Amino acid sequence: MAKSRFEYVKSYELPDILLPGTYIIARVDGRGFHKFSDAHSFEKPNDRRALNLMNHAAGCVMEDLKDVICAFGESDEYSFLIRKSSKLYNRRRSKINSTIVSIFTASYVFYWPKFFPNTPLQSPPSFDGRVVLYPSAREIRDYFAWRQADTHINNLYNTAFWALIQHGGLSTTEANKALQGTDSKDKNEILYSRFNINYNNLDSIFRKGTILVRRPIEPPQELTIPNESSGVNAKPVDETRPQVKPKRQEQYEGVTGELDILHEDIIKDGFWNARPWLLAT
Ligand code: DGT
Ligand code: MG
Ligand code: MG
Ligand code: MG
Ligand code: MG
Repeated sequence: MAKSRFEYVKSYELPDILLPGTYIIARVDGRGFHKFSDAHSFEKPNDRRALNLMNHAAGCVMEDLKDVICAFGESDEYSFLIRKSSKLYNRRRSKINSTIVSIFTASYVFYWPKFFPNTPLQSPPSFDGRVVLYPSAREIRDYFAWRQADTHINNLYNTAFWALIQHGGLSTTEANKALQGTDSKDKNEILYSRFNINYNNLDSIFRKGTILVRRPIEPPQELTIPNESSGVNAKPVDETRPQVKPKRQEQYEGVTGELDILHEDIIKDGFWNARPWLLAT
């Protein structure tokens, strides 16, 4: 077909290819969720329905985009790690960024009534998105450690803040003032001595955020791998895989069970050592 004389405008679309062989992090964050959470009466300091909906929307992203190998969520944000060898959309930055934000936002809206059956949406929620490249596994681990440390700092503050208001009868101004200059030891102490709350016993979803991890792709059936006990007794791979039904499948219909949903420490070595496939490719 002959090109129209308008076709030249296409040449203004410049390539925005991401550097090959580098880890890609895409983070979405709710726009104006301070207001949005108030308008929908989110429980303070943490609304479990809201967190579950965020987790579900993130699961939808991972369901659609198989190169997203794991994700971490807290509050109104989610971070997605894309494998460094990924060829997703030829690594076009804006295509990747906009697709993730769009799947996430659409899923958040679509599944809202399932998580908030008695709370109609008052306004269309929206999310911003950004894509950042990281050169090595070190920065990826530090990235997730940064987000989880943030979860802890915010949650400890918010837990103490709302305890002072809800159980201590303080105004928001007074609670703010009471926490000024306190370190985490002080906040733990306030919670324990004044409200008999042991911070470490709070649900880990609030303290640690949520990690979604893709299980390793199953190798061909005929392959065997050595057992830990002995190489002679090597079992077929499928028998060595955990037989437990993944929690995700139990909790949320519609998203297949190849994702694990965790609320554990992502800062120390343990998490990463147990899942070498997350950073390998
Ligand atoms: P932004 O991101 O610059 O458009 O502005 P915001 O307002 O989204 O601020 P951000 O992202 O720094 O902070 C997230 C807000 O969302 C924060 O004000 C508290 C609110 N939020 C998130 N999760 C919950 C929750 O579970 N319960 C309540 N009550 N509020 C929450
Ligand atoms: Mg923000
Ligand atoms: Mg936000
Ligand atoms: Mg945020
Ligand atoms: Mg098109």
